[in-house]
Amino acid sequence: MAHVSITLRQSIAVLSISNPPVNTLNHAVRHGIVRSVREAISDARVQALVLVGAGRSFPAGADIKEFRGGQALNAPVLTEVCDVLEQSPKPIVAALHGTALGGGLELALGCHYRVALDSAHLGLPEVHLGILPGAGGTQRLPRLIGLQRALDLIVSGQHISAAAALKLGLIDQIFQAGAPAAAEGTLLDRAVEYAQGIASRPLDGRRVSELVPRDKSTFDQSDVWDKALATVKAQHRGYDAPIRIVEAVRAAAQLPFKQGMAKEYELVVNLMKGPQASALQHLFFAEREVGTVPGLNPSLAKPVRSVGVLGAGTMGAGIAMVFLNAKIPVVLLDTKQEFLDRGLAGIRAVYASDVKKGKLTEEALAKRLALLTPTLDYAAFANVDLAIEAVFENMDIKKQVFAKLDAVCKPEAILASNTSTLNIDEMAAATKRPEQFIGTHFFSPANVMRLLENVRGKKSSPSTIATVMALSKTIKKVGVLVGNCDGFVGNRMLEGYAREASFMLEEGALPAQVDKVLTSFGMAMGPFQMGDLAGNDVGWRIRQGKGMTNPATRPAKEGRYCELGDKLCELGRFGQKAGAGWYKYEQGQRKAIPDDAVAKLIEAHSSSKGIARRSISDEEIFERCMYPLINEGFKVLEEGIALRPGDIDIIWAYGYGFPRYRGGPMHVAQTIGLKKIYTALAKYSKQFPTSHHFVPSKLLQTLAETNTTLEQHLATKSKL
Ligand code: 3H9
Repeated sequence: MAHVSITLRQSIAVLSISNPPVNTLNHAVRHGIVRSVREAISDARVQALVLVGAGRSFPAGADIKEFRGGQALNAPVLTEVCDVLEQSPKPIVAALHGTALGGGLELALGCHYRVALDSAHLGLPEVHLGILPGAGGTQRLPRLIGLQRALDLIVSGQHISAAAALKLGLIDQIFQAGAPAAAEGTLLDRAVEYAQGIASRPLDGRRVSELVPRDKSTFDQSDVWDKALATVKAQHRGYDAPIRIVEAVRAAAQLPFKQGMAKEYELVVNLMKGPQASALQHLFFAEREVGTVPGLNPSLAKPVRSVGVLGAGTMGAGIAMVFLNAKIPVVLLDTKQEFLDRGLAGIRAVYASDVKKGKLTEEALAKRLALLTPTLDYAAFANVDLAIEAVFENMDIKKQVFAKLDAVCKPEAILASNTSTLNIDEMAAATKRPEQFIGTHFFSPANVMRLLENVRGKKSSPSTIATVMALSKTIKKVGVLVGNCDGFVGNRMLEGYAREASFMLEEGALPAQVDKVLTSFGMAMGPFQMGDLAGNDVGWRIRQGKGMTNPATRPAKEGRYCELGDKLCELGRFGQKAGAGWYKYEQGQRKAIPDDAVAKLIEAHSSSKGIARRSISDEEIFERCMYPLINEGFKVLEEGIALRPGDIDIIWAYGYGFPRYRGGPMHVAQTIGLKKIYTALAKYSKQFPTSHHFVPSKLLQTLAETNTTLEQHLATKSKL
């Protein structure tokens, strides 16, 4: 139960906030703080107050569930609580440990002094939830640390260490934490001592709302704010919260505190009611749910103390780095010394650049590299706990590789494939341990991208699944458990999206038009820019492998097929790496430049197929790309390939550059309306009967016809 307790330590009242796990400031807590502060103020024995969080942390923010969906908060709201603290005639010291974030930090800014354990982290991360600090953060922080620093912190939502906060003047003193178990006690003892030291000092200059930002004069020129807004707009294309943050901080520079607070309130309320806040808050909770698998006992996870990675190409080298970064020893195997050397050179280059940027010390680099054992010999895998294959996307090669791994690895080791499309069960069947077989689909570059699709095979055991899900956290990935099917979740959904993009080229669009529609929606890249970045030859080889590039061997079930991607590759236009793809590139540059040669190729292609080119509207482009993607998401759900709609959204947000402020494709589906999407799919399905990805999913159809939202559907399902 959330509550605030008050205890007296000599002349100091200690107010302890308890609302596990992270002491969020829900209504009961806010009420408790106000009541306890008033009680302490009226107690003649009390000279000063210390405000502290019980357990692991100072409050990590307001309770998101209370304002999710734009609902109004019950009084006292956090702004009032901060005012009560600040107006106290007796000094109040905020004692911070753990994560003092969002409303938690705003609470501390309402106090007269702030002290912290050296292990504490501070920040105003509201921007990641689509809102801004709405309890005085945008007005008090600039007054305390300056407008520029405050702007940087609030726009980025970055967490900073106690040491960095001390440097900024955000806190007054740091205490050494000592052993973690004793940290809370240490903090309290030292904070009480500190409070005794300042108890009799006057409060002049300690109420943050009365201060003037130290760099105010720099910001008095009118064009400074225009520039700040322009920078933020360019950096956060389409995303509202950072822009409103600049407006709120500008109010701190230009208006008295009270009016600045009114501006902050107006801005935060608008954001809270908006679709972007709803999308980002959906992702916040989806991210916390994604690691849990209903019915799976997490304690079945086995420790992974060493890993073998097979294949030292881009993917294999990236995967090796993921484990090295997590301090897990890696054996890296390839078939030829030159391949191994190339992989090692790639690893060294990434780490050298980290050292240059100051992200890694020479000493830490040496330690990481000492954990890496390159080898040409399968026998070196004898003792690894997990062996991950990252070889060429070819089933026969993969089966051979797994047969060898099965023979050399110890019986309890788990075998995993990094395939992005191939059948996990077929590979598992090439081993004698299908229960200890699983897919671990990393995204490129593996050492950067956070997504990890963990693909359960028919026979993957609960212990294998639990091990890989736990390991995902250890290696700082967002692990999503998915089922086995062609392309799993992400690539399967991508298929219809990418195909439609190509079909529209043959019908009349050009790559730049299609890409523009999707990047305007917020995608990091359009499908053709993405193809050029990833390498158009990757998909081409997969299509060749499936016999699709040849009309004689193309499976009839494929339906409509666009040969443009194949024609592009036949010309060697593999993308950025070749200096030419769907676009052209100047040497060493990544900027995609529309190419007349590609336009001519496309036009000639249309005419060779007898397709009369027409003008295609942006709306049609959006619908024909995005709706098949969403439709496939519903199919993936109805087949049980994804556990929850939120899991699909996480996959797209972390693996495919889907704009976080849209919340992922399943969230977008709700926003657009299931009926509208279903009706459009049914229309396109009639218009393009050989494009199978338009055939509406049964689940989508049912929900659309019964006017049921995904949330309502899930609620009824969980009751069954
Ligand atoms: C705000 O303050 C607005 C203000 O400006 C005022 C406006 C008027 N609310 O992440 P974990 C839950 S906005 C509700 O797994 P960790 C979380 O869902 C807020 N619930 O632990 C999970 O529940 P469950 C600004 C929250 O150790 C459990 O706590 N603050 C909240 O990996 C444990 O969380 C933020 O944005 C919340 N605010 O990480 C900070 N926070 O067990 C958001 C956590 O049922 N929080 N929960 O799944 C975080 O960044 C991380 O939770 C934190 C701990 C770093 C604190």
